[in-house]
Amino acid sequence: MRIDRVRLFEASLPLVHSFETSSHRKSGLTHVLVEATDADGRVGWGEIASPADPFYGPETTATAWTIAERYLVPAVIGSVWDVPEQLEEGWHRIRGHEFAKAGFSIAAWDLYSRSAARSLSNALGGTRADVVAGVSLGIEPTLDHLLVQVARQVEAGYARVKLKVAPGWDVEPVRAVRSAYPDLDLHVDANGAYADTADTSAVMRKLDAHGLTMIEQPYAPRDFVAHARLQATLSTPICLDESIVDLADLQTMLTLDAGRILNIKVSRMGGLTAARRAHDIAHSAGVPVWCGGMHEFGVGRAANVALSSLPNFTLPSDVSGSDKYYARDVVVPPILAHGGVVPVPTAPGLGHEVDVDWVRENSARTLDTMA
Ligand code: OSB
Ligand code: MG
Repeated sequence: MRIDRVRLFEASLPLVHSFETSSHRKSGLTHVLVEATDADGRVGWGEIASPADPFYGPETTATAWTIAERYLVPAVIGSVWDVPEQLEEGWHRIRGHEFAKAGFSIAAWDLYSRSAARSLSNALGGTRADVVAGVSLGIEPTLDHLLVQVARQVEAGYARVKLKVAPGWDVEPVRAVRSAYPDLDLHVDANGAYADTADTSAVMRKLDAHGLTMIEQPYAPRDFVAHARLQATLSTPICLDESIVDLADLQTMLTLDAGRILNIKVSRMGGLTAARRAHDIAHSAGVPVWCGGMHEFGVGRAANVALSSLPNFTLPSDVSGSDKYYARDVVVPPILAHGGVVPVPTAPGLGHEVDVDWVRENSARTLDTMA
């Protein structure tokens, strides 16, 4: 296979409900869609789901665009490959910039599986016909607002709810949701907002008493030691998200027992090949995984659904239906969840078609490069 053309589209979608985390609040997202065309005119799509600002990780939409334009497009244009791993070799000298790389990795995997007339799930080694989805709920102005959001999602059929927490918004919301829903699969995500202090230990001990499935990323991403110390004192498993950007980080987590559950994000790990390897390593180590999201548009979320069909994705993934996020998505059909379950497409590639006319007309910037 040879990539003869790459187009980039910087497209924006408003969220149906604005989303607040420990770092900031957002009401819409801007992602970069990657379209790769091979010498036979076949097309694969990927998505660079970097947030606009460097608050989740170091990348931004602007850095991702720059790295894509200056390094990744030149690395893939004209390259000849049989499997996506070979194409990805072309950018091995570029350090970091995982979100930017992931967009090209997804496009390569889509193109590869479409060319073989296989679904992306099948090409990755997926074994599930459908995946259980959870929802991630942001920080709300009041507990009543939060309970309205939880009720809406539980009524929509989702059986797992993750709550964003931050110092000052932690034990109370968990207590309120837990007392309203004693059997709900509930977990919390702090996005690294806590300092490693005695006050934090007290909060974590209280959270530990509420039967949470996990506590995600309480401390700063690079502080594996603080996570390991905390894990030793808790019965609730710690889940790492931001900490794990490569396979060496995963080895550190396993060696230090810094967490007992892994959130795998295609974007954070630099693409589907690395995400699948992380799945395999965690599987061998007996660490369950689930697929986290970055409020992806339909392209990135379809990739997340396919990845979630691998055998060790035994916990619900953040792959809610398109309607949880956006009034209209960039793919046809949109991602649909029924009773909190998303069917894994069996059609070739991502199994969803990009509405390319809409994307072109709604992109603030585009780049078109030919071999
Ligand atoms: O930490 O998982 C996170 C969204 C943006 C940045 C970080 C995170 C999230 C989410 C949303 O929790 C997950 C989703 O896509 O539904
Ligand atoms: Mg997270």
